[in-house]
Amino acid sequence: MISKKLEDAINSQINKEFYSAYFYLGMSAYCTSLDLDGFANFFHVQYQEETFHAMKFYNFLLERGGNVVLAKIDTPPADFKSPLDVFVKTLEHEQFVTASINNVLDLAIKENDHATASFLKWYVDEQVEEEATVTKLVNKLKLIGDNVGGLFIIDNELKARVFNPPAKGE
Ligand code: OFO
Repeated sequence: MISKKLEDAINSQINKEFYSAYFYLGMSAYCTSLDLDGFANFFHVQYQEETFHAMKFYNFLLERGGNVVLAKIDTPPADFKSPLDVFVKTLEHEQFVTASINNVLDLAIKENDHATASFLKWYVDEQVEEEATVTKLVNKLKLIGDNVGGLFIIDNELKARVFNPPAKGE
């Protein structure tokens, strides 16, 4: 049985993951409005990943005998200056989520909850991957600057991204 403190922390994390899904869905809409279909696809896949992250926490909490308490999801930003601005905001957001996952893991370790600590390792690794992917895109967008041709090349690359739900245990 999970402690009340960890139950609260995981419920708060579920909310953050659903907020992330919302955050990226809004970005996908913004990119669609610019006719950048690859960018829109990237963020739509990200929206699906975040929903998966939220549901993975949700299922774990129920499995451990905890109560899932869903909270209000905040309104995500809707105004962006450019594709670069979208990716800079994405990186900032992912850094915030990484810190939050680390806090939940710190709590699990403090409480000697090995099952929760082990479960959270998946998210720790996932955050490394997410931050690395987004950092690369921020850097590429900074490199191309105002070059529209470069923007379309990146847009084309991002069309290939698909959502592959990880198999159980991965
Ligand atoms: Fe759930 O990883 Fe992004 O926020």
